[in-house]
Amino acid sequence: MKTVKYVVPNISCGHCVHTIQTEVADLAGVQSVKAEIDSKAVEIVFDAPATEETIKQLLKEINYPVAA
Ligand SMILES: [Cu+2]
Repeated sequence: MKTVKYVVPNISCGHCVHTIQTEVADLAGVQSVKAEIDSKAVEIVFDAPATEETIKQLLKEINYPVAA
């Protein structure tokens, strides 16, 4: 199990948080997702088959790319 924390600048309201949490949680291997409005941080706990690559790709696809 691995935990990563990303900054997602596009988070601006509760709807963003809800969208991110719902979409990322649907990814196979993801155990938990916690997004915050104030810090724009997203903490994700995951295991295979999910990887940092697939998580970042998904966030990009739903318009919440991780900060470079
Ligand atoms: Cu929003």
